[in-house]
Amino acid sequence: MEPNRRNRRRPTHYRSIFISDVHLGFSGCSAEYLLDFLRSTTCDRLYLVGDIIDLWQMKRRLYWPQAHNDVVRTILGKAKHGTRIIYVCGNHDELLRDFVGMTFGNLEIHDEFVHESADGKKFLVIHGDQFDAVVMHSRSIAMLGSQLYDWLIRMNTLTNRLRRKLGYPHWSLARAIKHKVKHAVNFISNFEAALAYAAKKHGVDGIVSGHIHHAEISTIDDIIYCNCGDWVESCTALVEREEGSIELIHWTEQAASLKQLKLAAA
Ligand SMILES: [Mn+2]
Repeated sequence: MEPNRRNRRRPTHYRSIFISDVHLGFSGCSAEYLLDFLRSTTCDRLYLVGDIIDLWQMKRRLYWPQAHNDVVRTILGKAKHGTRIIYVCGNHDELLRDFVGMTFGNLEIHDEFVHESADGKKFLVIHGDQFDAVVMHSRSIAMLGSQLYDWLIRMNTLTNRLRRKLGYPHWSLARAIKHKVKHAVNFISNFEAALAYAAKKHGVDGIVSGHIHHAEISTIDDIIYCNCGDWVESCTALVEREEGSIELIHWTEQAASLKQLKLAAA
């Protein structure tokens, strides 16, 4: 990445950035895109909304390439330079839930957190697995789902490597399937409704979550529902501008240095 630095534009500053489902330690993680995003942006507070490190995957197979290390170093570097890092635990990194309430310099660990936007709105920030009945009641079914998903992502990674070589833009197989398969669509809408209901009970204006790898900003029953998406296949982030508006960024579509990105050596 170093030789590209000269060509880089000045980083864009946001009041807050929210990312989730990075899955470091898993071969499907798009760490190069994330690095490019983290180096192209600065923020006062960076929310890591769960499943940042995939400890489930690492238990099965140890995979930790340089790019994954660089992501951790870049995030810690931001903390060192004054960015407040709020790590909200997910299910793939639930071991970190033992550290909830702890603070390490500018990095703090929470199970959930209430974000207040510049225009005074309150958002409950939570990974979302807490609402996933399958994950809560049957670990084995959740693991099976995770393995099928891994297979899908591996197929998608190969497809995209080929597409990039041929000069086609990034395309998400999993995203296409999620939109077309009825059960997936039902699951997503049930998840969104459950989270909006939780936000309402919490007395907040909105909710920011992750978990289902499906980025979104919408209004459900007067609640602003935001989902960060993921950095496995869709490469999305939520950003809050200085005046408080929240936007969804698709980094594969925005990355100026797309062609210069090195392909991950799997
Ligand atoms: Mn999750």
